[in-house]
Amino acid sequence: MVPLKRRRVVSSAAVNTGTDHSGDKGPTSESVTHVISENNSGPEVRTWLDSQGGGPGRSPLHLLDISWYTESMRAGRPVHILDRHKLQEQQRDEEEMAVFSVPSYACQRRTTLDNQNTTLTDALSLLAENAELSDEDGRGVAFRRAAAVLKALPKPVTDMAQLRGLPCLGEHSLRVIRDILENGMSSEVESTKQSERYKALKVLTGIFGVGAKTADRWIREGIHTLHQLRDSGHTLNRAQQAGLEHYDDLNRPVSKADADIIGETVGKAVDAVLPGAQVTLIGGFRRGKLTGHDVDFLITHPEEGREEGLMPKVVSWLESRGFLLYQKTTRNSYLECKDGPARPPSNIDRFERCLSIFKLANEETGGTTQLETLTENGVQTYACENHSKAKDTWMECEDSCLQTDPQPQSQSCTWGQIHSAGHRLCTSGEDRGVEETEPAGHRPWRAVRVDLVVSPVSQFAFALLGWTGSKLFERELRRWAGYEKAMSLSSHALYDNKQSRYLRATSEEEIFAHLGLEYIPPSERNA
Ligand code: 8GT
Ligand code: MN
Repeated sequence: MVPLKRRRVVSSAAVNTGTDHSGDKGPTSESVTHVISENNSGPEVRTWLDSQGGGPGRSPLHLLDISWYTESMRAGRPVHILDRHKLQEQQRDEEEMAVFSVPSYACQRRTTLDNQNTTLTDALSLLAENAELSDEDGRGVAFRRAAAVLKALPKPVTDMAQLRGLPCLGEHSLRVIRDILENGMSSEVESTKQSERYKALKVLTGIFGVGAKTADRWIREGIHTLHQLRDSGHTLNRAQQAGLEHYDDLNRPVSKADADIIGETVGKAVDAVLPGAQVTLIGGFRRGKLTGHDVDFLITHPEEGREEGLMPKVVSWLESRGFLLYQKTTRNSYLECKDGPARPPSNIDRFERCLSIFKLANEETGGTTQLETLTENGVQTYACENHSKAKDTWMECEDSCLQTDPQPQSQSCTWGQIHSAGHRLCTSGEDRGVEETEPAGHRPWRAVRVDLVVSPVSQFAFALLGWTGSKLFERELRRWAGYEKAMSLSSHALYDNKQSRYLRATSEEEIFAHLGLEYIPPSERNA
């Protein structure tokens, strides 16, 4: 025991034996491994140690709170040092471990897909999701913001001290992080995962067309599973029926290669009904994600006004060729007022938009392949050659299935190993009546959610920015615009409330500049 002011510091040597207390050995001795203090701050102890000649030159010491000592005494051995046992040492932390600093809005940060803290961010994202599904959006956003801060860190967090001064980390999030750092898991996250309510919410909102409110109503009626829903006799709307029918497919991730195949088809459809119109892949895939829950496309035409009424034509082109299992199109209802609204009435878009489910044919692998197509009566098989060499060009075959083989093949060859993606688009002209009740492995196609949005070219940059995401990045952009710049940002326009006028932009870069933000490319918007 060494007195320090009115408080006490214990320097404990040879703690393994638990016998050799200090007093006879000064704290500068190399054999002192643990310094224990009661009521002293880290810097105080460090200053005292330095004054005793135990400065930076010596081997590292554990600076611990008395609690570690008493727990070790009780256990009869030195207990494992946990975060709470350590004296907080801001200055030393900064020297010895990474201390991070990030700006507080996600739209000021560069967040790549290279997340160094997935354990922590997965845990916080699960709590965010649970809050959102429970209609507690405020709490949901708080967890999302906390997770986003951790996603932006260049290194894994190993110690709570590294988080000092970081924005958006509330008490609750910090508690979860501490639990994981100290115990390897968060009991709150584990119990949420196991809770019947969370499991039921996941199952039910996994149905396309079912939101948190509907799921909650069903759960209160005792419906927790798809079977119980089927047995309940509830009338489902068209979207929900399609969602239930294609449940497994729609809950499987979509690959980038699949997204590209669908993009080719959307491109063909758009080109056929309005030559010169352009299709851009948006959403997570534009941010560089390798998988997604759906595929999002933005369509425009370089001449303002030419895009009007485009969506119904694209949809009927796709539908007549059997590419769609489901679609619902909504009309554009966005009208810019002459003087501009003080704030666009809501963040919900009013573009012409189509929520759809595409039919994507599976690719068979191997040499000569037996391929199946569904007909009214069931399954029909075709023999097909291997066309593995061709991967670049697309052509439409007689049965409207798309393939990458540049050379026209014989009629029987409309299916085959033709794209690294694993799937091709397939028409479903004759097989609408067939339910997706067969195991996916036995079906020659899968269902994929696809969102199409049409924007006038004057709003294109705003739509592109608004639909590229991530959702949190978008939310933060709007928050930044409102709070920091007195502007209103939507996927249609940017309105300057101080100048009472719209600010035009033809590129995302211009919008960032209007907002006084450094440009962040899509691949760094993965907040
Ligand atoms: P994922 O598909 O892999 O899950 O990920 P994602 O592509 O990032 O998410 P998403 O749910 O497909 O949404 C893509 C982007 O579109 C997100 O930035 C989201 O904020 C945006 N978005 C919608 N719906 C709407 C909407 O009604 N209006 C606007 N402006 N953006 C929307 O999802
Ligand atoms: Mn998406």
